Amino acid sequence: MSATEKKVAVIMGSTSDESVMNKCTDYLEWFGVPYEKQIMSAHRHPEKVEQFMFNAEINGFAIIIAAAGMAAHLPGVIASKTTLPVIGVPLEGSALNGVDALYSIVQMPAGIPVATVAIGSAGAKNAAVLAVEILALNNPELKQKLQEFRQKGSKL
Ligand code: RP5
Repeated sequence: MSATEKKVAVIMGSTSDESVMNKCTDYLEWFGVPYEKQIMSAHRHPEKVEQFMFNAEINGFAIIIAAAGMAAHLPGVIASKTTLPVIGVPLEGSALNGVDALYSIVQMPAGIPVATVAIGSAGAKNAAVLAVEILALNNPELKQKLQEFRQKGSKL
């Protein structure tokens, strides 16, 4: 049985983001948090992003993790379409090594926040842990799991 009924959406812009974002889903699995992984780009599949976000709450999602590299507009576009918390993961892979994505994701104008984590692998893992921390506000079982995680050195 999972530790929560609420799902996390883990959305990334490209199949090239998948290997890093598997670290995020590994962490969610360890915490027993249900998630759905989606690959959709804000510029290649804008209608798909729009449709997914239109139905996100009805479909049981409580938190959105959105990862992208380069111009990395995906997390901001997603945040514009929901009042659910959005966690943005900037990814490496460009000539600028993810600093481009970091600056893009972290610089959301006032009113439409994206909680931005570190570039790459550390960010992918921390996005999962932050999502669990948010869900744990109303879930003592998950809070307990977070304490266990800290006791084992805050890594899997
Ligand atoms: C972004 O552009 C993706 O998130 C990816 O990190 C980057 C490059 O994508 P591909 O050209 O490899 O599909 O949209």
